[in-house]
Amino acid sequence: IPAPAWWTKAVVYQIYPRSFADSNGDGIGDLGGIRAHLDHLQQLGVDVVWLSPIYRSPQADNGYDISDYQDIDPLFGTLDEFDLLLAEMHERGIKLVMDLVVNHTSDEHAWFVEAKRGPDSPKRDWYVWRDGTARPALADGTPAPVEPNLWRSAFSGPAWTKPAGDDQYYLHLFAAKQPDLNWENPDVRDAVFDMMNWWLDRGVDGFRMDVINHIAKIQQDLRGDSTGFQMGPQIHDYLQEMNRRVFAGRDADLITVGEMPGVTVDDARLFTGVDRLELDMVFQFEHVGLDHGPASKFDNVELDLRDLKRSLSRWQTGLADQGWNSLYLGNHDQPRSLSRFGDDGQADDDRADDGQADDDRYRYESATLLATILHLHRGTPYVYQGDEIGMTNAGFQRIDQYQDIETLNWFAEQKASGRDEADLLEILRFRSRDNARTPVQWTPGAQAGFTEGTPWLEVNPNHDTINVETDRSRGDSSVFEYYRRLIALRHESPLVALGEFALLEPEHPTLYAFTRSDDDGRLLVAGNFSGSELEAPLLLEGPWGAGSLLIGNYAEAGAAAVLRPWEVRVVLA
Ligand code: TEU
Ligand code: CA
Repeated sequence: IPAPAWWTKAVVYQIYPRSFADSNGDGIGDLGGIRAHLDHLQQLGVDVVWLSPIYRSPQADNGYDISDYQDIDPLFGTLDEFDLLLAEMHERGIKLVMDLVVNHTSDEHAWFVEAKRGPDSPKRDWYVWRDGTARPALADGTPAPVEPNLWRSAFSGPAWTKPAGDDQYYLHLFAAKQPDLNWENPDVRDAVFDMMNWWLDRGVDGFRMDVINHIAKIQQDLRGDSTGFQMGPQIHDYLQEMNRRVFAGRDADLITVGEMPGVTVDDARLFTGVDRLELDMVFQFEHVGLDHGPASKFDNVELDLRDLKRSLSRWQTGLADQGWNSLYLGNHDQPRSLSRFGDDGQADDDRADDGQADDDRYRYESATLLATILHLHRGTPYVYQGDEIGMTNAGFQRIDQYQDIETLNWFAEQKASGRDEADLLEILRFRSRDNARTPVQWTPGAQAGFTEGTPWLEVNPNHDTINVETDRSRGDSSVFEYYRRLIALRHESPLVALGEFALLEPEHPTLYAFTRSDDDGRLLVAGNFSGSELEAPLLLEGPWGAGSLLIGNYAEAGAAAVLRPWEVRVVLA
């Protein structure tokens, strides 16, 4: 058996640069802001930073629309400053992973500008062009869509756009300003692999690959009438070719993680099986789809904890003997994990007359419970910026406070279809991507210490109590301090990194319990997902009654078999 890879005991921290820290007062976070806060990352103890895109971009989707892969957007800094940042991170023992967005480019990328010149352009076939289709009118008489197929863009509207003066449509699974590259074309693959090699030669430590399963499309579907995008079987060939041409033979500790909406456990075994030479791990979406209906992410339904346990546990078991899990509860596309799965104290009925949340009762407890549950699973945990101090959803009350393209397009579309504006705003307060994109709260002072200017997205007013400075002064109830201990545990304990996972009490509605075991020992993790006391007799069963507390989120010892509100205990037998 080969030695486990280094990233089995690593923790990754995600930086969403425009919201992390602003160093020049223009209200947008930048490389200088990251450089100014490297102590924060080092003290937290993370091994790797994943940086959301900083390449040159018109910023239609905050950098996920790239117009030059080999330059830094002036909003964020320069290539020289990037090199400095990379060197400073390496000096502190922190690796840097870049976001690789190669399912699509910006429509302002030179490749697309060239392709758009017409069917004879040498770059035409670098993108996906198709003729329109005549279809019979719909039953109610409205004219049928004329696009090549009925795929919808993730950001509302058809996934096809016909440029003025063109006879054909180009495919964009996301915004019209994000045309999909044609991976069937070997020249596209050459260009992408060259670019990846260029970054690795510069010293970066790997890639988080944006919607990487979308690069392969089922070709017949491009003309059919299916409404949803389907992943094509060529995906494994593409990833293996990428591995051969980019990663093979490099003598460095690299890490790759593929973001894959819709990926199943069986797919993931193939993508991450060590012998298959594709990826180290994937981001799956099953557990973040449990609190919305099948129709859309904006169809909010209440989460049943049993579904979450069942889902994560299936992934644990499915990737136990082949492949590897990445572990996350939040990122820049998801609501804040504390507001979604815990008790953020910010619910409307917790608000005093001045509109300010005044019930912070279980914020520390539930933030640390969520962190413990996540970090004690088997896999590589990802910490999203701000989660380490228990940041919460944005709480925006008006549509003009939002900036996200997905949010704004969806709101406009739904409003046009006649839905009530207040209802839409309520859904967005829970679901919008901007919930996780408000500036990191560093201090209780003006603009939370994020900027000297006006931030691009409003700072959460709760920064007067929730911020790095205040959190770190709280001793036993510092969320940061608790994360630091959790991260250290993964470094120190092979049981935490690699132990076998087994779920307990699958049908319990509020108790999340599991064990981790290896030849040398066993751990019990037991968490109370509720604001009431919970009888947990399992804490006294078998070896656990005599076990020792490895980590827990209450400073004082409680009754042996009762978990207090949002309490979690990790017991070592
Ligand atoms: O996200 C892909 C994705 O599938 C979704 O999470 C998406 O953000 C959206 O919420 C669908 O409803 C990746 C990036 O993480 C995201 O920020 C980009 O907008 C997207 O790809 C396009 O590059
Ligand atoms: Ca700036």
